[in-house]
Amino acid sequence: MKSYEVNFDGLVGPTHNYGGLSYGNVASQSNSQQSSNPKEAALQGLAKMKALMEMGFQQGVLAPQERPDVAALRRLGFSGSDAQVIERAAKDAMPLLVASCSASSMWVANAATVSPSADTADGRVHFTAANLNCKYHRSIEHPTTSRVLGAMFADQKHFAHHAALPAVAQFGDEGAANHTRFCRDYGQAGVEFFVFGRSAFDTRYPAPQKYPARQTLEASQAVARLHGLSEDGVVYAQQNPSVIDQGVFHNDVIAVGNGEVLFYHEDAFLETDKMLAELQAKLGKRGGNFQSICVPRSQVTVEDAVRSYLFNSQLLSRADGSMLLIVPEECRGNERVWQYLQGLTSSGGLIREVKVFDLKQSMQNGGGPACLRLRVALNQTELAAVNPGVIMTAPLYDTLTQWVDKHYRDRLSENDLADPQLLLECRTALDELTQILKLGAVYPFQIN
Ligand code: SUG
Repeated sequence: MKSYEVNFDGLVGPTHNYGGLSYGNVASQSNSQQSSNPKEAALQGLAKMKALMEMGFQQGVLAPQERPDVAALRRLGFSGSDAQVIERAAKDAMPLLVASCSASSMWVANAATVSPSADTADGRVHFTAANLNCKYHRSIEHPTTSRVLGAMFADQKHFAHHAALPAVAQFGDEGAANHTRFCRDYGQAGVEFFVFGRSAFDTRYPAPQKYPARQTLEASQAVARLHGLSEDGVVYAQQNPSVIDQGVFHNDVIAVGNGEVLFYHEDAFLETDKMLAELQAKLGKRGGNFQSICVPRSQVTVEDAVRSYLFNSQLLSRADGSMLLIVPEECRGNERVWQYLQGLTSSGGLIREVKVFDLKQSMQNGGGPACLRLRVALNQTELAAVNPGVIMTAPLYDTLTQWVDKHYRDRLSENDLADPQLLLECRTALDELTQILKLGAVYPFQIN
């Protein structure tokens, strides 16, 4: 049976703004307080989805969340009508209002970890929503993420959903941003590669000194257990703490993998040779031929990688077996990175083509092409069981661009977040969206 990697891209929500909320994420910090353009952000994301669909890739869409999150503000003690909750938070605790307005759910690589049915003990596709508990504004995403994923992948015969791990730093889990799957074919058993930043319980593992390591080994192990992965099909590796301290807050900022290939920076991991040997041996037992492409620091520094998001690219398999790399415009703007990419595609290796996308609105918060998508490997039967409302088509693209044009503002600054009208605009837009995507009631304002 034919199998596919389906990319579900996060639709940017109407409150996209630069809140400076992510310590350790250089772009988020350096663009704090700039005014944003939510309309442009959403259209840039939709243009990428459309382009991939037109290239023949399977493409889906994942809905944004209800923001401002009034319920989250109520849990923090703000009371009164919804408008009063927002007004009081704006007056007494602006940073909490900003956090409750973040459109960060757009970076759906952090929504969940997904294991395809070929890897799991019960032969179903497993999802564990990420608790994202390193940052308050992201820790409030998972309940809605679970409802949205449940509405997209509803058929329990094929899909199993796990609640987010316990919400403590020891089980810090950032989802697919620290998870890659290698395989010979999407439908065959593969090797799932979990990359962690620190261990919560074992002091032998080093930790970064400056910025937080968001993902723990224990969280990755728990996800592998929940999904029923076999030991033969799992490899754990530690991210180099020194790159975390240089702004590599997720592994997908310094490495990307697909099929049998890992594309990574020389400084990305600890004990790289051991890790590569384990990947080779385990994939070999599953009939695959593991290959790696190491980008040397002499050609591209870690700083170049963080600024350009070279590795936050989408590595896609084409019908002829070659690969295509989807990179952000910032790669073209960095001379060393661009030169490296020219050399890479002309060398006759596996990666033959680079396509550049303008995702500046998301990039300015530290979210590149790979952050914006959640990969779900599905066979034909499973794909047919997905809610068809979320599969991208030319008519859906047109409907969504019209929906964005109708509901989104083209400028948002911190003061605008305090406008109670924004809440009404967002709820009206999202109510319509759940009908467009046929999701049913998934948002707190629709349920409570
Ligand atoms: O968690 N930025 C996100 C970016 C996530 C990128 N995802 C992956 N690498 N997969 C984060 O740091 C910034 C929001 C703000 O500052 O307004 C933010 O949340």
